[in-house]
Amino acid sequence: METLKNNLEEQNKNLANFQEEQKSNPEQEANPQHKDVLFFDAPYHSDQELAYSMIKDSGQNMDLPRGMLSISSYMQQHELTSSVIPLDSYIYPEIQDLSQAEMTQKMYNIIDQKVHDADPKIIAFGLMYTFTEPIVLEMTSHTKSKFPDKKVVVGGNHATFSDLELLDPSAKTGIDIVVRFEGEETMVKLTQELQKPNPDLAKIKGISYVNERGKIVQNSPRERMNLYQIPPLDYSSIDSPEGLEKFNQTAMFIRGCKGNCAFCTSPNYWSRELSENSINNFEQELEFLAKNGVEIIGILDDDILASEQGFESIIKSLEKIKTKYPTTRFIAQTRVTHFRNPEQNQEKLTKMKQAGVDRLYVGIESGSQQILNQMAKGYKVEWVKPALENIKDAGIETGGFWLFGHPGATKEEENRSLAFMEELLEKRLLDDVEAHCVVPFPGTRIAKDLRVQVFDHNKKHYGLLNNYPVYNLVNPETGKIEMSASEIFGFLQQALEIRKKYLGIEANLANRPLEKN
Ligand code: B12
Ligand code: SF4
Repeated sequence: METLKNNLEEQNKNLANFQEEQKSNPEQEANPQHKDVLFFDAPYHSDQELAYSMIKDSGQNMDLPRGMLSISSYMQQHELTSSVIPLDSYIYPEIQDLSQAEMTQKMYNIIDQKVHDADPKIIAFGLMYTFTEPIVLEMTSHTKSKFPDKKVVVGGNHATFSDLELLDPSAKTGIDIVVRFEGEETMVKLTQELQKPNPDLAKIKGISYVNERGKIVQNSPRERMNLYQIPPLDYSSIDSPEGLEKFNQTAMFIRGCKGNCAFCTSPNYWSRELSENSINNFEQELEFLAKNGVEIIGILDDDILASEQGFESIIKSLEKIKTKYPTTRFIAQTRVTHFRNPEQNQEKLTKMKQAGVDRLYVGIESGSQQILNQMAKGYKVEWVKPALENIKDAGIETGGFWLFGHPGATKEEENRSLAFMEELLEKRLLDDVEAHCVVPFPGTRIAKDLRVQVFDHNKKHYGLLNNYPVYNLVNPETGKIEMSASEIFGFLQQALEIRKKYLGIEANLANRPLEKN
């Protein structure tokens, strides 16, 4: 009897709570499928040219939109509902059989259906990569014309540095608001504001928008997030017909990098300041992946050695996971600057190996000191060999990134860079090489460099695989071409030949001719 009474009391309490919840979220009551925000991830697979090269390159895996997942998890903590929809996963199985027009139509149908079901206040699109801009703009203009009363929002790396172009009324992109830089707190504040009868966008930090007078307003940026306030990623907010195993599996501890490279967006995006995740979140992310059978986990931090304390936390977490799931392995990346003295970091490398780091990628970028100085890499070519030797001595495989066609590069210096790559491969100091052409991404210093004369303005060509330069290098005073796109491409081809000779890796160059040079 007593138990029944308790049960009833409990039931009444639950009912009261439930009714309270219903009161606070009437939209949910009216429509159980309601979400305050729908996040769509850029469907780069919907573009055939990109899709085929992607599929060849990545073995068909898709990338999980981590940034939007983090925002969605944070919103949930603030009692705001959202779903993250990786659009690729909805067209993925049929991709080889659909025409471009059919794929685009399929995208539109998915967006229409999802928006119809969830009736969100905000429809948000991820715009992290420049090469996805044309596809995202197709989606945003379609969405706005179909749902004129909803707010169309974009955010991410590329969007942050392209807000003026994206919001230009004459461009008719359908975008109402650009969220700049980190999105967690801004999206919470924006969603709450838009729920009011007379929202005032002027007070939302971190956004750009068009005001009533048709003027683009860039509100002041928001302070950086304290990552300890963000809950662990909630994978259940991913809305995808594919299992998580179809996505590349990664984890990240530190946002930002101390480097100042001229070709990278990081210095302007993260202001060369680091913020650390909570160890608890990081471990939960790793645990989730390892528990689900992921054996190779990429640690996405720009630089695993970026901070002493951060490094210790990362290692402790990796060790824990490695002990619990012994077959798990990790891949990480770092900078040559940490290897100024040959003995420097030997102990840390040993710790990495013990914790399961099997391969470490290093941003070598060039074998020419002159080019490295132009890039502002902050290290000497002589540091590279001992650095790789030390990594190998610790039992860790090495990978090196290379870039061709940086402003300031000459043919002689690029040849020097190729010879350096070959020497390192010959000495078996490198187990992998990733070579690309420089891309003038918005937000980088080289995008404003007068030596970079862009002739290909099709954003689809900005970055996927970085195989084709979209510019010639010129002398700004005379306008004379000093290194043409074809010549830069020639250096990349030579690099890929060298890689094939030593590592047997076939180059995957999308079938796109170099234009107008
Ligand atoms: C991890 C990573 C990858 C991973 C996977 C990406 C993923 N989907 O998870 C891999 C290794 C696959 C990858 C590959 C490439 N990458 Co990458 N990558 C990164 C990296 C290091 C971290 C991204 C990340 O997860 N950050 C952690 C999350 C929490 O932060 P976030 O994504 O920035 O998200 C926050 C904000 O940006 C914002 N936000 C993000 N999205 C959205 C969306 C909305 C709606 C809103 C409101 C806000 C918002 O809020 C989020 C939370 O605060 C960044 C550099 C960096 N440090 O940011 C480069 C970066 C994004 N990559 C870049 C590039 C160029 C590439 C490649 C094209 C390289 C190549 N040559 O092949 C490929 C292409 C990938 C592809 N899919 O085809 C460039 C993009 C530059 C550009 N303008 O295009 C970056 C910025 C590196 C750089 N500094 O140049 N990459
Ligand atoms: S290229 Fe690498 S080292 Fe340089 S600023 Fe970007 S993330 Fe940092």
